[in-house]
Amino acid sequence: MSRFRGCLIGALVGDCFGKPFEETGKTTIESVKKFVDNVEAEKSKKNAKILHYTDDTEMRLSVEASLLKHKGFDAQDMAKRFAKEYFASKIYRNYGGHVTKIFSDWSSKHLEDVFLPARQQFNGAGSYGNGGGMRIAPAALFMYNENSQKLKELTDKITQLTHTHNLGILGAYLQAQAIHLVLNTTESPFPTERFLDKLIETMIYYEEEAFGKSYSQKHQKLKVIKEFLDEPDVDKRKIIHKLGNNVTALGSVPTSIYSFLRALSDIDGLKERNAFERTVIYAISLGGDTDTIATMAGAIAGAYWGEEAIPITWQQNCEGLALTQKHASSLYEYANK
Ligand code: 8NA
Ligand code: MG
Ligand code: MG
Ligand code: MG
Repeated sequence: MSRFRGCLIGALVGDCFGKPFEETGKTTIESVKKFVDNVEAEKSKKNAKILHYTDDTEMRLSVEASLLKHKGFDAQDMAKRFAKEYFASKIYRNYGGHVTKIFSDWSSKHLEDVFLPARQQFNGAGSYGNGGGMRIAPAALFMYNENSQKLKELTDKITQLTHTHNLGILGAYLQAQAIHLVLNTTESPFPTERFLDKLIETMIYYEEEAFGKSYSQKHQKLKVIKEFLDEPDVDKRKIIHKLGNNVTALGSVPTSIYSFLRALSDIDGLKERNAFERTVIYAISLGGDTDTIATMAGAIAGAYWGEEAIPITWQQNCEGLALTQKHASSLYEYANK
């Protein structure tokens, strides 16, 4: 239960804490730490300002509500919830540049096939944005006791409502599979080598299925992660260059996985912080699409370290905490019944 809750609360705080830094271009460990210090001080005051979540969380909450309501995937219902939340929200949630066109299509036309607008994006290529990966954590919880093929099928469907490019779909799966593996790992210290080997093995399999043998970018990035973890301190520019920090799935999911693994060890400037805190602060410090990289890294870290590792002050400063907690508990009950 602690890990189910840690996963979704980790996703929430990553999004809420990452949002103020999104594409600001001046993130460092120092600046993120200062922000976190302020958040922690705020909470003790009355009328502390709540940190709002963004599209990442808004869509994740819809995935959870729909899976729980229908005890599985229901395309029409999930699409309806995505669009309803988007149009109802009075807060600007920073949605991706193109995905909202799909919500408009769902609302303005009667569609027999809810997957059609997504297939039509980008002249038929489909989106390879990280919008699939950013909301996929509940799929890993829902499929906790199932095998990776079942998880792949569910992840594909949830993602394809908005993202049909193979890179967008595989990115979401990589993120889901990372959470799934971590959730099922009780060893300490964390078995990094085995975790990465398993991810590489599954990604090679699905990449070959999607693209043929010659094309396998995601698992290559996982190999880069292995190399980086063998070096004492990898320069931030090199990480951004090799792994990415942008709105594409390929340019952000491997970075979230790296952030979790890097934060298993001490990080300069973060000696006072636990491994969950290090993961989120480090992920944000890499800049770019900070809310999304931190939400994905936070979900993985929370699934390993559990709810107790996430400071209460962090949790209580986030909009959407109560609903996130409720969904996590319900998913736990569903998956373990
Ligand atoms: P999306 O499907 O609109 O994709 C995001 C962006 O990726 C698009 O707007 C395009 O620029 C680009 N893109 C995706 N597929 C293609 C393609 N086939 N050809 C050319 N360009 C392509 O939205 P999404 O749901 O994937 O977006 C998720 C991200 O947007 C998240 O990070 C979320 O937080 C949000 N967001 C990010 C930023 C940022 O700049 N970091 C700003 C606002 C919102
Ligand atoms: Mg966002
Ligand atoms: Mg090694
Ligand atoms: Mg983002």
